[in-house]
Amino acid sequence: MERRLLHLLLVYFSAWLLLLQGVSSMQFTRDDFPDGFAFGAATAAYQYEGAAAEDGRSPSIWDTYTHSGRHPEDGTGDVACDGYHKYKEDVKLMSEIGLEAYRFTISWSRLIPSGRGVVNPKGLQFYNGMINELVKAGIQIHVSLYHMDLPKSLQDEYGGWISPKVVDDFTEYADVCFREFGDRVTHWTTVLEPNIMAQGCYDTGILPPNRCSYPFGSNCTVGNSTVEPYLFIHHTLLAHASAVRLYREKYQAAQKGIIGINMYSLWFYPFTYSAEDIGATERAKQFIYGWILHPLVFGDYAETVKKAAGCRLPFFSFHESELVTNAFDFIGLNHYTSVYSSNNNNAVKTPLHDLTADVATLFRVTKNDTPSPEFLPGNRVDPQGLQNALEYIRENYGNLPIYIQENGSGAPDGTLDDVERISYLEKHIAATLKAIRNGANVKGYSMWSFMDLYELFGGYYNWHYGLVAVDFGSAERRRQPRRSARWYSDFLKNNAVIRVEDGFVSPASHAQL
Ligand SMILES: *[C@@H]1O[C@H](CO)[C@@H](O)[C@H](O)[C@H]1NC(C)=O
Ligand SMILES: *[C@@H]1O[C@H](CO)[C@@H](O)[C@H](O)[C@H]1NC(C)=O
Ligand SMILES: CC(=O)N[C@H]1CO[C@H](CO)[C@@H](O)[C@@H]1O
Repeated sequence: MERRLLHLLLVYFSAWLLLLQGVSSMQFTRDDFPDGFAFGAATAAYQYEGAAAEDGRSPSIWDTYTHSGRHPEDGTGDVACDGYHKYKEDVKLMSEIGLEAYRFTISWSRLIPSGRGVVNPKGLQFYNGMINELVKAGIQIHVSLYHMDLPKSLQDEYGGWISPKVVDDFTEYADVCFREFGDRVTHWTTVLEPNIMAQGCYDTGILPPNRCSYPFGSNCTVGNSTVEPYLFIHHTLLAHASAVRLYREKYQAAQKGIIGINMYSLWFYPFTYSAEDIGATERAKQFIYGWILHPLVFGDYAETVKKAAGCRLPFFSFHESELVTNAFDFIGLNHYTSVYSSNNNNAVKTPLHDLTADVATLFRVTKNDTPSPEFLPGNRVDPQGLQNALEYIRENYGNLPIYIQENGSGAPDGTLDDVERISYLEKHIAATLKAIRNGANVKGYSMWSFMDLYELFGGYYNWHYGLVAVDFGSAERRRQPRRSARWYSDFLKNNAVIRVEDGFVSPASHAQL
């Protein structure tokens, strides 16, 4: 009797689980999002502007990288979308699509060519022109100050972000931006994705300034993979916090904007259900989220990070700890995909591999350990991972105001009929709404990218993320809205209903891959 009851209960329970997971079809409209929520799209200076040597702009470390011949097939951002000359046309397109917000980045070396000191009037003119055009179009202006494009002069002078000198220079640059543009900018983001740039720029060294050391990366001439990623993050946090303090003390009351930092967000599932892999997954989360959030919320690095890095981890003085604690009005997330984590005791020790190899797992995520292509943003579609990430942050760091600042799907072909992108975006917007309904404090969603850009991995022809296609083969860089642009427009302007039919059940384990 008892056994039968148990059996019945089990059957009932599994049916319920299935119902919860499998049949999660939902429908919603733009109006289902809370008041004040803003939908937008993003670009970034080096990937969009072009005019790299025009009107006084000086090279950044990203220019150095693209001209180094490491990936000649990718080309350079010298012309990119030629946004420097075509921004008016682009704002018109944004307006036609119905973007509520546009997030772009400022090129530090266009504004202050020597990195510090004299401000370039042509740089001011360009950003003022763009900002005014957006104001006229009634589009909210979200500006990010830094995306991997440190002025080359500062890199050469003192090694850039691995020196504490960057804190004052960044603060001075931010000051110029707040002073010149802050009357119209509603959202400031200081630095994009430092938690993953630490790996790409200073551990494996595949991204500018291409610093790494044997045996962790192989093609670097300078660097130290075991210490520099920690220095980079430490100085990024201090520079960020210093800019926030300046904004709060000098500008916020009058300008009424808000300011935050961005992080790369990636969801982790254990590769197997072994205790080791589950532990590795936890450590990976504490690194990817906690490396940035723990200091900003609690004033210090998490124990996991301290334990992994030991004496290589810089420490916050009492004064610095005070400076970083609560130094944000919001957190921006760039979220694309999910990966599997496994414990790997044999993994070489580098900062991100300190996480235990956990993050060797970043690049070793599939059942056959295929390297990076699987990791490229947008490849694995797992909207549930976004919802999990939002809920993880809420549970561990409090109900912080969150903006999803980048999310999107890249396609190797540049088809105008991008139904797969639409499906990806629909599912991720649905996941965002679900997280909000579960109590997450999400305030905005901005997709990557407004138009095809010079892509970080693959240049112009391998990955297209845009709502708007760009013909990079034509001198005029002809723009053409994709089907996804019409879909977004319908959602934003006509309150069109989105139906996510099949729900999204995340793979519970690699066995299902
Ligand atoms: C190092 O550079 C060489 C020559 O450019 C290239 O063939 C090789 O793939 C690079 N190795 C890595 C790990 O990037
Ligand atoms: C990296 O720095 C650490 C600490 O200063 C030092 O012990 C180590 O030898 C350095 N490694 C390289 C490759 O320079
Ligand atoms: C901030 C950042 O790193 N953004 C990148 C996110 O991913 C896309 C696609 O790879 C890049 O082009 C962005 O630069």
